Amino acid sequence: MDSTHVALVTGATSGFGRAIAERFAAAGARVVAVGRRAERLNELAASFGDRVHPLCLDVRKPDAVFAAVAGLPPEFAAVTVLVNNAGLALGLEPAHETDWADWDNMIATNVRGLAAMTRAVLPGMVARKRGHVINIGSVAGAYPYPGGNVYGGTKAFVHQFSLNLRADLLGTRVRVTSIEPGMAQTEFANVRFGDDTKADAVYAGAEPLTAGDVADVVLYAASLPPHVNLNVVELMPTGQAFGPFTVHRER
Ligand code: NDP
Ligand code: 8X3
Repeated sequence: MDSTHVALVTGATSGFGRAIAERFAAAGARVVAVGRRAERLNELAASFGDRVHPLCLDVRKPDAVFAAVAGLPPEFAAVTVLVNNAGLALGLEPAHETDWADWDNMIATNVRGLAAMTRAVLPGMVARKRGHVINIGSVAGAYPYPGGNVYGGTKAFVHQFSLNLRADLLGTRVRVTSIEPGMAQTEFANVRFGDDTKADAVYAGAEPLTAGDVADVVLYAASLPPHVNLNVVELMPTGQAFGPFTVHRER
């Protein structure tokens, strides 16, 4: 990682994205920090001087995504690493009791937003024969759990989309990695439940991953020699594992 790199990190106002943006900037890269909360983006930019370019953008709006990427200032335009991290879960109700607006919002952010960012940035990477798309998936995309319904589905999309990109990008020197964490303490549960007490209960007594743990893995993947591609990285806290299948019994 060095000053020839430009990392565009979505969801840089909180959690993984903020830690990832900080890691890249501290390592000497220029960073385009994307999110909706301008104040937080400006704070981040202020702590790294002109190395961080704040970009206030809602990834759910494809036209705005394409215009923003096309309009990046020249010193930030040649993106070498795209970290598609912006995303959210909303609710934990069974499928038939959920709010449709929550499903729509998760699909718009985690699927359409991620796809639009990728489509906007990829042609430049291919033309320059240099680039790395790092997508943040989740263990929820591989392992079902009650209430995971559409959230898990969006993360399964991230996994398969990443592998399909690898197939399309063969021969371009552009790398693609899907990083799939388990439980991590960020603002994720606060957003999911809209209730800080419920969010705190998710982590009570546990030792979850930190945003820094995930950022370290992202930086590692990006720092490998250009001929090495990590396809998929799944990580969990040591204190998280799998449960048995459940069986419904009438009696
Ligand atoms: P946070 O809630 O702390 O951060 C989410 C980030 O996404 C924020 O910076 C938020 O910025 C941004 N974001 C959300 N919606 C939009 C949007 N429409 N446009 C632009 N930015 C958006 O959660 P995490 O850091 O935990 O989550 C980051 C990613 O990691 C997500 O994709 C999540 O699904 C995934 N993940 C999280 C795990 C966990 O346990 N925490 C485990 C596995 C995966 P703003 O609100 O300012 O727009
Ligand atoms: C976040 C992890 O288990 O809450 O993707 O879905 S989980």
